[in-house]
Amino acid sequence: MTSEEKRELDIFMKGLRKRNPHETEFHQAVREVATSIMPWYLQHEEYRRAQILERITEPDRIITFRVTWETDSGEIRANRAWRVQFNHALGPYKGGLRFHPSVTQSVLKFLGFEQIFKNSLTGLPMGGAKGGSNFNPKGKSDREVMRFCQSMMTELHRHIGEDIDVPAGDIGVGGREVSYLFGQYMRLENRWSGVLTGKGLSFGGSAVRKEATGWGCVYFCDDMLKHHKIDIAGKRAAVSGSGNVALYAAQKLIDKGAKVVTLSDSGGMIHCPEGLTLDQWEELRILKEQDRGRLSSFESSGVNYHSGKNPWGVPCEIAIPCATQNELDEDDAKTLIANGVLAVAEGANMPTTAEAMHQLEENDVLHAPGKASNAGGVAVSGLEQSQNAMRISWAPEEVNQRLQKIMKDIHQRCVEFGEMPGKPVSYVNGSNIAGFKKVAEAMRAYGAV
Ligand code: NDP
Ligand code: 2IT
Repeated sequence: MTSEEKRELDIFMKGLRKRNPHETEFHQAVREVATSIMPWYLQHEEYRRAQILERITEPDRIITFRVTWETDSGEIRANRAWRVQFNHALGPYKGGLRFHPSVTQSVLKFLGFEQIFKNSLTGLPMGGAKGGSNFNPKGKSDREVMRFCQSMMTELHRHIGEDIDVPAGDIGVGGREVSYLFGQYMRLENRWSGVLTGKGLSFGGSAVRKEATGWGCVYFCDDMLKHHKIDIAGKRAAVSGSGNVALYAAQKLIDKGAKVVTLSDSGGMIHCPEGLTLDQWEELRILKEQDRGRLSSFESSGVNYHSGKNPWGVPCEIAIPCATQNELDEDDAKTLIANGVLAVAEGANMPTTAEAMHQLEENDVLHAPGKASNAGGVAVSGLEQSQNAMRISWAPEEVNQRLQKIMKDIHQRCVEFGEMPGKPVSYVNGSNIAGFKKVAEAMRAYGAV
């Protein structure tokens, strides 16, 4: 970065921090994008004059509301919920809902901001949004989750619609929650519409949506490795998380001949030095998806549980963080590098801290940022919207083929904008620049709105 670019970045970030005090996750996500695009931005006076960077970092609107619900024992609870409608230059707002006690406005703003560029990269007509609540679904009964979802939709339904804003799942929101939310939407609006994605297959959901983020992440990782002449087969892959994204990333890794040596949850990790078998994977899937169990209760030959540990100390060639933001820090990156890691492909959103990213870059580790490598989930959501609009449903093979093609195209765009002479491709720069340019062009074309 030249000194002028650095100065402009510092001035911009100072203003952003002042306008959005204490929102550290949001600052982090913006700084990463602004760092990548600053050279291009400074060369394009027309975009600067249109104040695209200032405008794109200010959400169109944030809806904040209270969600009151009743526990099974009749106690009243109140949570806070948000929908951050960030930018709809490219299509209706689109992005998941997260239920987790760590949810704050800052977290949802970082997620909504990243979603703009991720959705742009998919090539599908989708704007960027995110929402959620600090509601903790852990330990709640199905009926409590249902009452929470119904109460949340009682407010949310006013702000969404198939051509306005189409929410989906994220941490703590899967098929069960989407179904409760969708049922309540129809009750309130008295009509069926593809207003949420991730629906059940019998009521408008798309084949392969559940698998899409994890599978897409491995498709991207494979493309990235192939581009750098590395074979994924036989490589050890450390995966973090054991939710929707982690499970299906692990399944596809096994399918491609890689050895899945770890999975984790917030309590600890399982280590399987020889790699999980497909049978063990299926047992895990049932434990997590059907029984909502913890990894600590998983017992199988060749698998050890380590309480309180994350996967990054386990030697591997590929790291696939699929849990949450900032789960891989500078020390973790140093350990991975010392153990010979070749590639990090993010299934989660912003799992790598800024310092860890710096370490990966300095040490020429291939690094696929979430907005590129986890875009398969929202891409198949986009395909679900198309199928709903056409009143048809595609076979799993068709959706899977489209998913693979979209991931390949995203990889190609990252290479186009992130190639660096004598160095591995910068997927961080490539995805930020390619994602940003398309939205910026649309915003400039619309004039000052
Ligand atoms: P799930 O709720 O299905 O699973 C989340 C997993 O991450 C669980 O294993 C959970 O462990 C772990 N986890 C969550 N928060 C923390 C935390 N603070 N510390 C440690 N572990 C944590 O969510 P998803 O799999 O859907 O989402 C995982 C990541 O992927 C998120 O970053 C999400 O934004 C991203 N993503 C999801 C997409 C999707 O389609 N679902 C699409 C693109 C990105 P525990 O059960 O112990 O909490
Ligand atoms: O982060 C993400 O891309 C998601 N949680 C999926 C969003 C979606 O609309 O499917």
